[in-house]
Amino acid sequence: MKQLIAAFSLMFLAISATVIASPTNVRFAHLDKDMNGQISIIEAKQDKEVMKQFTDLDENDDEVISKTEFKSFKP
Ligand SMILES: [Ca+2]
Ligand SMILES: [Ca+2]
Repeated sequence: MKQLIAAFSLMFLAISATVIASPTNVRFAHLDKDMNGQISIIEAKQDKEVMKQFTDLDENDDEVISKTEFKSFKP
């Protein structure tokens, strides 16, 4: 039983690590200072690379980058 629990927690760790700690997610969370799930142009200014790609990333032109839009960010 203990082994089973250990196996499950390892699996859970592996899954959450890929979901939460992907480089773009970390970058997103770091930039999203007010944690509203979007990166405004003011927040984007903290990161030169993101700033350069801001207009490309903002696919719907609402002047904020959503988490979904940020997925197409290429460092
Ligand atoms: Ca924000
Ligand atoms: Ca947008």
